[in-house]
Amino acid sequence: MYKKTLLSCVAGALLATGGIAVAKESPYSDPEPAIEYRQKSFSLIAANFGDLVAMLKGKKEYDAAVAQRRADAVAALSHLPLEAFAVKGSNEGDTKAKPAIWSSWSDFEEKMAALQSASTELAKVAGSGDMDAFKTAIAATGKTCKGCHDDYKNK
Ligand code: ASC
Repeated sequence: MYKKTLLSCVAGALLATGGIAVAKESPYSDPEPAIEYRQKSFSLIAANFGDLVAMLKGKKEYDAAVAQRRADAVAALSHLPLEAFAVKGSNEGDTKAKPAIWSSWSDFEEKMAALQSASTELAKVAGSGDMDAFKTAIAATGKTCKGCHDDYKNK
């Protein structure tokens, strides 16, 4: 209980000074490498998710083992970007991230969490060969990508 109160005080103090408190720390604490780290994470998410979409659309033959690997990758990678957005000063620089991320931090966190849970669900069905479930889970995951980009990513 005491620990929780202390943590929320620390979080409040960080927010007041322009930093954002998250449970995990990015491997980088300087803005430039943190921006690069989250961009690379998103690139890998897009590459893996894009391959799943290609299989769904029949642009590529569905392969259960490959689909499983791609979906596992997306689910794991989905946990990486958030902590790098929390790096102080990473709102400025070579980034398409909108300032709204930091002014609506808890909503942004929720949207990142939505990607994490949708991709975890996708990973449960991607290798099953059940194409209906695959389609539903891909649509749900893609919706979380788009939902966040609409509010928080510049074109
Ligand atoms: C992708 C990709 C995105 C999302 C989005 C889903 O493959 O790179 O940003 O899917 O288009 O709506």
